[in-house]
Amino acid sequence: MGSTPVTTPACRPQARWRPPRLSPITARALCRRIQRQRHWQTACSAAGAQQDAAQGGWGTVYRPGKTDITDANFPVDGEGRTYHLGTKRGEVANRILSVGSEKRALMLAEYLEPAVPGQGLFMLESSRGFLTITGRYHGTPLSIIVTHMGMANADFVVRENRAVVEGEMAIVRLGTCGALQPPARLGSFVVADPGAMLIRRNPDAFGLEGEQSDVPPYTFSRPIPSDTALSQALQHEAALLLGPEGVCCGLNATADSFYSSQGRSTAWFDDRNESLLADLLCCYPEAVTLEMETAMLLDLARCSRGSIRAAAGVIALADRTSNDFLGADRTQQLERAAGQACLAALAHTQLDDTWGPHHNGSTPVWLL
Ligand code: R1P
Ligand code: URA
Repeated sequence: MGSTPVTTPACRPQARWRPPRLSPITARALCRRIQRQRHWQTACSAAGAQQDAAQGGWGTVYRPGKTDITDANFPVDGEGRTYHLGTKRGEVANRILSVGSEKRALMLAEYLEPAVPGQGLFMLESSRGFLTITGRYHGTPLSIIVTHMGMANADFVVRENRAVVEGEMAIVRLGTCGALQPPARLGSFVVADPGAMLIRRNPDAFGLEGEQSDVPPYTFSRPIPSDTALSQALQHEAALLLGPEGVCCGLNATADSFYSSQGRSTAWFDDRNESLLADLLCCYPEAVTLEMETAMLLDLARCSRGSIRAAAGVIALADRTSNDFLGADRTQQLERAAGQACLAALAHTQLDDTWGPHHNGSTPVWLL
């Protein structure tokens, strides 16, 4: 790893995680509990900086405070918790499902069993709003992590998890996207196979309005490959749940904005993106989807010195040709089915648990 490996000092008694008693529980109930606990924590903010939620009476989500941060290069606290995601070694499994929203994460957490039978799922929300849920899927330890939106957040999720997870990792992104052309259609689940490329807005092209520039306003990267076996496993599992007609694959385009770099236009800004999608399809006739994180995930996996395998599948909810948008109920149905496919693909992936630095002594939440 490029960063200094995190060492975990002995657990502080007051901060020790106790598995909350949550299971079985629906996503809606989980959502309500998280909201109640947020409310409670705001009310008790003086005492709530560093506290164990399980001792607070709500028994749901652990919210560590940010204290004792050291190491400006790769900040961690005294327990070895990362600065943005807030997790430490033993709390995150080496199979990770990365999702964009909390609602999607909680819905898919319904398919996890508690790490320890009879207890709850491990749930931790960082002060930056990254939610980590760890449990088992058909017996295999697995974490679902809310990544939110954009490449910077994907970077936090991949790097900070790499720093606290032992052994080889597999990360699958389940997201939503815009469909550019067939085979991607409204409601398709599209696996980024062979991979993804990156569209970036170039600020050097934007001077005063009307001023000519010979700098192109958007740049296209070369394609970045996804993990072939993991992508194929994802397509296989998705076809079982959605039917072969519901699943396809193709090159994904990851943009650094939902708006300008995806060719959307508004009257408020000078974006110079009228020909962006046509230019994209001219350079990459095989591009089928547009979204905002996959290329970052694949790029970091490629640069992870062989320690991370990554793949992504996205649900097409915006048709960029017809301008149609998928209904909320259908989106949710697809998130459930595609989410289970991602969980199954991750669970069936063989990983080398002996890879990389290991810390001694502390017990993962799934072995407590
Ligand atoms: C934009 O609406 C968001 O939706 C897509 C984009 O990548 C971006 O994050 O994915 P998620 O549904 O996973 O957030
Ligand atoms: N997410 C995106 O980034 N773009 C879309 O068009 C839809 C979802």
